[in-house]
Amino acid sequence: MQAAKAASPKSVVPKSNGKPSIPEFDAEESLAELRTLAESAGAKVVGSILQHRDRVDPTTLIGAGKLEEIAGAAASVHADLLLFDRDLSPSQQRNIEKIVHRRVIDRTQLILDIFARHARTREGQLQVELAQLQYMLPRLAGRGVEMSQLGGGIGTRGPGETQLETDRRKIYRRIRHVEEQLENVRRIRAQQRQRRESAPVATVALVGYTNAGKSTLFNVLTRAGVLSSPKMFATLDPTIRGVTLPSKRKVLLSDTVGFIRNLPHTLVSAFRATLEEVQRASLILHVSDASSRLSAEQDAQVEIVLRELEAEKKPRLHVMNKVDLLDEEVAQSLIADAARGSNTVYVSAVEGTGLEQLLARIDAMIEEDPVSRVHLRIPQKEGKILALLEARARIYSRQYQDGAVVLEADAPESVVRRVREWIVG
Ligand SMILES: Nc1nc2c(ncn2[C@@H]2O[C@H](COP(=O)(O)OP(=O)(O)OP(=O)(O)O)[C@@H](O)[C@H]2O)c(=O)[nH]1
Ligand SMILES: [Mg+2]
Repeated sequence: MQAAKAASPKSVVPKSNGKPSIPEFDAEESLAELRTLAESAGAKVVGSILQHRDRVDPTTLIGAGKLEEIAGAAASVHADLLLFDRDLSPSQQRNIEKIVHRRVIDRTQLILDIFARHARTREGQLQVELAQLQYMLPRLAGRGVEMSQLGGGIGTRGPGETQLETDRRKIYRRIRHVEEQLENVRRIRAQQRQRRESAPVATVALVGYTNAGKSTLFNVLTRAGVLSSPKMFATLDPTIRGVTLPSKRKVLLSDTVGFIRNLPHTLVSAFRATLEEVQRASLILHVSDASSRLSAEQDAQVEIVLRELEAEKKPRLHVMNKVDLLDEEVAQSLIADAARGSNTVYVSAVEGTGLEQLLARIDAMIEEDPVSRVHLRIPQKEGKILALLEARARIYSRQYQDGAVVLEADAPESVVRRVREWIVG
């Protein structure tokens, strides 16, 4: 795979549409984010240009004059790729390429490219390929041989890493084929999920803006080895692991794909199945990067995606991560505020601070497999049952009487059911 030698982001500032309620990224912030995205895709950014204009030019988005200027600037820094922080219509993309004589990529294609690089499982790869094919289809018209570059994004990752077919009919056929394969993969996943759901175990889903630290948190809570990385969209495939709460109840924690502002629509639908984990979760942990200047904007975007997934009304805990990067005093006052009963927990996944509180809060919010106080008298020879209680219940007192153990414990219902015959009083 070859990384683009140089890229030059370019942005047109859209006029505000007059909807005030959600905090919005301004053009500079948006361009800074595009830069991070470009770097996550392996590009080296050699320059950026911001244009303010009242109305977009329907044929070239930014106007032919401006494009000539950019073509000159790009030539002088030997940029071989132009990135637009706006989605381009298929004809705009073609018109721009004709003027600048360089490859032109829009924000959606860039994100598709990153997804293609990061998909690890078969399902993830198929989902990205489907999104790429759907993105390409309307862009075929008027393309000739250079079409083989179109799907490649920054690198040369075309759909499924295969040489791109130029023929529309072949692409349709490929889409059908990918859809069928996805169907198979999903059937297997649904079966696995059914098996999981037969046990009374709650699922807790981590969601949040890309790079908020979901995978890092997932790893410290589950001691798993999921990739965490400064690159955006490091996680594409949902990962599920068990976590034991302070009450000794088990829950399943699920790490998911990060969200981003204006997540390309093709990707939202492609990843809908993956995000089913979020829709099925009993509790959602919304992870934010507390150190980001843009965390309010990012939170607003997460809110939009949760609404799209119809998961906005689920019980939710807000986890402000990366407090180690905050000023000590600020961090302390935030943590003190949160202790007064807000729905927010402050943690540092990297330093491990706040994790006990986090687990305790999860424990308090989970309703599955409720915990109750039991008094038990268990014959000492029932080693298995005693071991079960040691592992899955919180034992407060323990006395030995006539070959039996008398216990007082808090145990989840699933355990109580198995020790019912020894309950006393
Ligand atoms: N300082 C600091 N850095 C953190 C913390 N948690 C995560 N990071 C860093 O933030 C970056 C992103 O972390 P990830 O865990 O990959 O983030 P993510 O939310 O899973 O990202 P995507 O999978 O891309 O959506 C990595 O470089 C982590 O090392 C934290 O508590 N403190
Ligand atoms: Mg991740």
